[in-house]
Amino acid sequence: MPAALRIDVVSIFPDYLSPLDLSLIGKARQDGLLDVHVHDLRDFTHDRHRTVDDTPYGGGAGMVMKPQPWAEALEHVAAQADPPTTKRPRLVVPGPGGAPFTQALARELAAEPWLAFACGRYEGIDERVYEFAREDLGVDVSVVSLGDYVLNGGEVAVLAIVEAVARLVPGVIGNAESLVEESHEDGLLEYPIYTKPREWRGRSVPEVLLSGNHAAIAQWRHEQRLARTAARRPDLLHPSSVGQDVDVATAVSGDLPELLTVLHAAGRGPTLESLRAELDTGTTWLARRGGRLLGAVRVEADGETLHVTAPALVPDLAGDELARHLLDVAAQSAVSGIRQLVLDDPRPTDARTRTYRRAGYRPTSGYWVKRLSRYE
Ligand code: JD8
Repeated sequence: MPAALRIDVVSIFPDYLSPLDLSLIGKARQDGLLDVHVHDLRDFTHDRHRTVDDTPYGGGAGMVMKPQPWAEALEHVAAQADPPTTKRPRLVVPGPGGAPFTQALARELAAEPWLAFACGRYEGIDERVYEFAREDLGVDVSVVSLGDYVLNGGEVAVLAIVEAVARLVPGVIGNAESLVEESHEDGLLEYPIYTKPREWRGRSVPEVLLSGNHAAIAQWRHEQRLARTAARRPDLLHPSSVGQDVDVATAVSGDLPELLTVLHAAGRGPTLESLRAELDTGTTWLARRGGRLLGAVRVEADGETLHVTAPALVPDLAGDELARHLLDVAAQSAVSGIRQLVLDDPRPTDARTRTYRRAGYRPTSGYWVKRLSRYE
């Protein structure tokens, strides 16, 4: 059995984390899939009042959490490495100013062997604690936010993050099948679901779902996901970082001369003839802004595998967000029956490596492979 994912949580309200004793997480702990430890920050104070907060330097409302109790608590957690090694947990600190917590980050954290969570309260934690953790303890620190609203502390966020991460740990969710086409797993919202009775208060179940025609059901469900996502979360179809003004469409022969230029600028060497031939055997997605071609990705199905080319971007484009967006479009184009996406880029830049990882790809025997969760 794989080693349990170790999770340490530090809070001044340890009972707030007691929901982690319940339900699937509770069972996963009993089954040894998760090894969860909750620590009371006040156990790392030494004064009669077990003080963890004080007034803010520079004035202002509220109180700030003192650095010393946090340093001792994090040192205690880091010392739990079994056997004692230089291994360190990845530290996650919820905060309203943190990077958005996403399913992609949940996948990333679920691949870690050891996570630690610091639950802040009051106005937050003295900034030097983050520096101490990174520089003195050598811990990777991620400040993440659950969403654009204000909570009173980090505990609720930790409960949500631990649940989102733990359910991705193999074996925690009984049938991985249910992880299938969940919202946010592949960038689309889920399709409508129905159960008995067939007729209910004058409302019936869509006929296609009663047809037994699995291809038609899969197509209907995919269309429902696209329609819901376009209606409720257009930002998922047009990630904001790429900008609403980027249009993605499939390439036609008229696009090929411009595509050839972009591919050559990206160090690729196809010919116009080869590109024309490829139009018949696969789909090339082009991203344009104001008509200008900014990037492209090509997909070609081969049985249960969708071969994905490394996104090619115009050299003057800052950042790699568009590459991430094109990879999401490629993943969304995977019709049912595709089990994995395989991308061939043996020597990616560090930025591109991060993009592949964030898009759910993992280096596998010289290729980058993304298993579609419905087949994990
Ligand atoms: C950690 C202290 C309260 C926040 C003064 C209210 C996350 N999405 C989110 N919203 N709020 C939090 C969050 C709030 C926290 C702490 C996370 C620690 N507070 C503070 C600043 C304003 N009070 C969060 N994740």
